[in-house]
Amino acid sequence: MAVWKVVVLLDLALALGVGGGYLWWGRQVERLGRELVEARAAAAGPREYRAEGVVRAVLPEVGVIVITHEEISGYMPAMTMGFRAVSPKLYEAVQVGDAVRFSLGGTPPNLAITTIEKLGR
Ligand SMILES: [Cu+2]
Repeated sequence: MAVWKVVVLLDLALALGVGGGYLWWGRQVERLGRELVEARAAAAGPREYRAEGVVRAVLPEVGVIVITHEEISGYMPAMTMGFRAVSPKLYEAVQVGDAVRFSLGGTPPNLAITTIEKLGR
């Protein structure tokens, strides 16, 4: 193999390795940042958060309402996730596709929906 080919291949391997390393660190820093926010929230004790989102699934048999929610300030970035509800009645209050405003109560990360209402649009 010609020397220049070896040099090019080594450079490429180095570039891929360093680039991958940056990506990995980027993800770690992002994850740690998220964990820090959650840890601070947990240390603060029981809390109440308000958020808005769209209902993706209502699964009373497993006790979960799946919601795509906007950022919950001081707690979570926007995401789609399942929430427990404090009362079985809450599962009957909403349907898939509803835009909703809801409250989460409890000590993070053990939060449950305490109120949920459809947003009129
Ligand atoms: Cu979330």
